Amino acid sequence: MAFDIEMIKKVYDNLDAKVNAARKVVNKPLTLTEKILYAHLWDGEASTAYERGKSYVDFAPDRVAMQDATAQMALLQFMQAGRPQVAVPSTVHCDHLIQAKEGADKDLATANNQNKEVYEFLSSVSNKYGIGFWKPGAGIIHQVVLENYAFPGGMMIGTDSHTVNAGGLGMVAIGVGGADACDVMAGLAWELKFPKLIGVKLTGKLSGWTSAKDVILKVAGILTVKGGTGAIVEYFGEGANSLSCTGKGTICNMGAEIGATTSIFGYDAKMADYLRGTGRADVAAMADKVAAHLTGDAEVYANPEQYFDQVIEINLSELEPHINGPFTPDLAWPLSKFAAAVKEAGWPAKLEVGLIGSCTNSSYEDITRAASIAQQAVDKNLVAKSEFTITPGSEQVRYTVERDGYLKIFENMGGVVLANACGPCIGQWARHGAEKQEKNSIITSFNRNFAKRADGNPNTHSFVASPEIVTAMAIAGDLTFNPATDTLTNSKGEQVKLDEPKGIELPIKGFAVEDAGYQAPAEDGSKVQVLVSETSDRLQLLEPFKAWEGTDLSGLKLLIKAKGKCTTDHISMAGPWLKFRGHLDNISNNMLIGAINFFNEKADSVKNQLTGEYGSVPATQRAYKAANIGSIVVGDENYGEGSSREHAAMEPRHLGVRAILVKSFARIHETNLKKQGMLALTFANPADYDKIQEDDTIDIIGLTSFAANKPLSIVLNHADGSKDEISVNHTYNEQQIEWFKAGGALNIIRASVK
Ligand code: MIC
Ligand code: SF4
Repeated sequence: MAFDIEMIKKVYDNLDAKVNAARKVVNKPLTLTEKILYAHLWDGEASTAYERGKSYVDFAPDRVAMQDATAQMALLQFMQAGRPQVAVPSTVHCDHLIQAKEGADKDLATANNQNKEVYEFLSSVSNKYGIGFWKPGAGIIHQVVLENYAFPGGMMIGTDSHTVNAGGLGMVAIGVGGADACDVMAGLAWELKFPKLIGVKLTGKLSGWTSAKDVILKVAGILTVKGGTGAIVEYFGEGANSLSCTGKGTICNMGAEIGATTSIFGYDAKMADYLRGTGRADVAAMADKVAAHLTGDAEVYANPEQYFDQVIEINLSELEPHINGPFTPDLAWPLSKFAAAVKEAGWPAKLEVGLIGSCTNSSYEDITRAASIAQQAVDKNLVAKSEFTITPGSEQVRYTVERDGYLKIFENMGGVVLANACGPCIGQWARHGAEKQEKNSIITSFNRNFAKRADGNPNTHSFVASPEIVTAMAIAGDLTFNPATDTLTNSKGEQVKLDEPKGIELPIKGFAVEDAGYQAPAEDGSKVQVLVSETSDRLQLLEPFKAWEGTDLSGLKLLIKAKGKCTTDHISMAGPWLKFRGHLDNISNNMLIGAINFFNEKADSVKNQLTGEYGSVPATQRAYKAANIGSIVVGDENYGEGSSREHAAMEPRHLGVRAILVKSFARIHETNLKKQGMLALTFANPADYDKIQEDDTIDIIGLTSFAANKPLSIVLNHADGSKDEISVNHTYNEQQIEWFKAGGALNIIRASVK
């Protein structure tokens, strides 16, 4: 950790000069986001003001964090960059590959056994290249980062969309694909379009059943899953200062669900408390000295409309608890309206399972608040009607809440404590009976509730709420129960009401842990060997993708015209496929199997234009590849929303898809496509989506003069001999066009090494 302190010190030592330089060029009061961004310019001090939403800017992040399911691909790429050590402090966290089945101990043992090869690979690559390694069981990446590495005013990228969690500790923390992480670890700049700024002013104070989670559930309802695209959300106001640091983390974490680049809060007393409570009093003391630069200017917060592109105001005193869902995280229902919504829509009112925890809601405060509800089940003779699981975010939190007696309370209510890992949140849930695909409801304190995500069952209606609401609902076993107003019948036949939750922000006796699960890298890793067996079905060394052939692309087949929501879970499903995250060819067998074919409304059934027969998407694409024919994928709005997994871009690349043409993209996915040498295109006129026919053969014109800000055109050759020519936009800048030409960004790094 000494390494870190030096790095943080350097950031703070330079902050004054950098913020002042930014002040000169921007020439008006600065938001916090601008201060941090301008303080992390690759070229040093600011010499020009950037245009929000327009200018591409090179940044120098301070840290990189990777989780096991994405680290494999990131590090397979990094290994080809030819560097002896990572250029910035980096860590790997083993959290996504642990399946939840019987409870923490057994599940962890099974995971260690089943994923041995992958864990050994990650541990040895980390050891070799100077990367800190957090073993399976140590906890979920974002919680571990918050507890150990995040610091106010810093900038971090991470290969997971919920990297944004660290905004709760005042950091600009952004989710990226593995190729971006690879660049930064290789000592290169990291490029981002200078974001737009959304200000969220929080007034009042939370009380009763309402918690920090409800702030983001409400914001998701206002902005929807794409409303934050291209923007950083900055929270401020007296309400912001009253939220615990981990509560701020929850808000920033789930900000990934509105497509925001990241979210952030300014440094305050709650953050200082959290830093001290997690053994970093030295960081707090350093931050205190530069505190003025770790929050937005007073003028900005006094007149936010003048400085932000959009302003939202939420009064915490009036905010109701919210429940969002099903199937999308932005369908927001205030608790008082939820029961009616359930009845009207005909969603299953019987609640099967309540799940609390995950990277976003497993703080000491969350656990103690939920436990205060669980304890009442026992005290008031209530028997929980639903199954109930608890996923602690880190071993430090788990150990501490166990020591303080909280896990016992959940167990007394019938709860099962799962491993400190993603588990059910990422479909790593061996849920009993899910294969029957029965219509049912679950409620979680996680982030995402896309179809099939938790248990693979498309008929599971998944709702998102705070841990305390989830706990109350699990006791009632009924989604139409409103804990704030309704009573329940206990085992003695009495009507009882649940009291409001009560929590403790930070453990009174302090955090404790026996083995946090950290492995420091070797001082000199040059002798460490990294082995990848040629016969492995879990890991595969990468072959460079082919460079562009130098011509327009013609004769491409339409692989699929996807209809409606097409998230990264639809493009490259997680759950059972997670085991292939280090093996590009094997994981490519899940390509787009969740996407709905516009022409027959079915998943994983597309027409093979060579045979006229319908087959699975990956098999059809493999047939085109074998015949040396390129293809194109067409999609709807916000294509690629959700995860940072670059597999969603690498699989089509590997199988020979040449372009993805959609109405709009989610940010991380668009960049991932560019990095891998794909064409990411958008309809200039979204209605042209309707012109795409099932038997189209497609040409992409204009590539020989491919240039920034210059649309390309696409010719649709229809089966009846008619044609349509449409204009398509792109957001490639000069450098990204070079990635396309080279066949992927990594080919450029490779060439620079040799
Ligand atoms: C998720 O929440 O979807 C994940 C799993 O954490 C992903 C990363 C992945 O696909 O490995 C994310 O959000 O980026
Ligand atoms: Fe893991 Fe879920 Fe958090 Fe993603 S959102 S990091 S899967 S706990």
